[in-house]
Amino acid sequence: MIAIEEVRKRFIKHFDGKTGSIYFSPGRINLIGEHTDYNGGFVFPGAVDKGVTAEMRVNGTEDMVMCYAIDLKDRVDFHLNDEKGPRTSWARYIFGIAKEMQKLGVPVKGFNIAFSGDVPLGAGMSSSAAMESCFACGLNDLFGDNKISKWDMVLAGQATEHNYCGVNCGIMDQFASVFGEEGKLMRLDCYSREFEYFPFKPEGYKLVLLNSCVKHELAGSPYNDRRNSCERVVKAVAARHPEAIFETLRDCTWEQLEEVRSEVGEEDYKRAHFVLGEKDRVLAVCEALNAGDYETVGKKMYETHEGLSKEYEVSCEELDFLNDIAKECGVTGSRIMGGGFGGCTINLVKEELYENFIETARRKYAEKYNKLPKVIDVIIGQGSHKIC
Ligand code: GAF
Repeated sequence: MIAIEEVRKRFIKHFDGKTGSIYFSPGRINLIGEHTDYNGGFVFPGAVDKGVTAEMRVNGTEDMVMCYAIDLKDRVDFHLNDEKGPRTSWARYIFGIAKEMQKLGVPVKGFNIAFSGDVPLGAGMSSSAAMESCFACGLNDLFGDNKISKWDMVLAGQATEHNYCGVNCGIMDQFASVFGEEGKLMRLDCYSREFEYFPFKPEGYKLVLLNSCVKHELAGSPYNDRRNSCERVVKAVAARHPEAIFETLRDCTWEQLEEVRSEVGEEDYKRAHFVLGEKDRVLAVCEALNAGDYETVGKKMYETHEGLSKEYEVSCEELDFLNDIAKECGVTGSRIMGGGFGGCTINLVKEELYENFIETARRKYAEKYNKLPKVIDVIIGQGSHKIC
């Protein structure tokens, strides 16, 4: 978490010298369950100790929002009632969440905000969800008497992505950021929204991220195409089975997928094939975790990587390379984490193999790509909250 004194100093300097309230929301990791959230499947995320810290204060105007992005040293002001909102991409998160909170009945008026973050950008750790949930938490406190539920804040964050940022994402990232608890992962059923906390302390293992430093960008990326593929398959299955309701791939069986294979084409088929497998893998991992069987957890992580790379096609050369090094070094489990197209691998590694793995990955990656992967040790932290 960034030093709150730094945020306060900037808030005072860039606005009218007064202080406000400070809020924090984290980024996330995801142990397994990728691209399943918008398919009604399961995910297994946890909040991290890195996120977005914002100081916010009501400024007494009807609709003027004054914003300062501390890390970018960039100032943007806009009117809430200006339908189009600001063009600057980071400011659209503030505009979007304010509009979505208004839709929920929160009487958001003018406010000042300065914020900073330490979730690496484009690493697949959900820096954008951290912003959305941090701003939602602040607006709920400043204007909403904290009456908006956690789930509504999650959905407001997701709607911000859909309506203002061009990413048709699922609910995993915002959910993890809002509901996270220290030391616990969460298994969420994205269809029923039921979830369970799983204390996560694998004895003798470490969870570590390796950031390929290939920046992923979901807006305008093939992320939305993947979602469209899945939806086309659901439609095809539904057309063959008018007797039942098919809302997402969650409702489809392996047999039904085979029935529509030639109709939907090989590409859509492969995407859906990955999703059905991933749904089963999350459940298998939960069972294995309960039994303390980390070998199975790791095996499933490798299977996910394979599927994300070959079937869902959201990997890149660098991530595949890091995954191969993990295998060579005897790492228990390794895979792409998050949306893909760059970002991090998540690795479950035995403590005694950790140093050799990190050293080998750094050396080999640098030899091949002339840059170092960034090592991020995972600490499972607390979800959105007010600091002071
Ligand atoms: C991104 C999205 F925002 C999530 O909703 C999820 O689909 C993820 O990619 C892939 O599992 O982080």
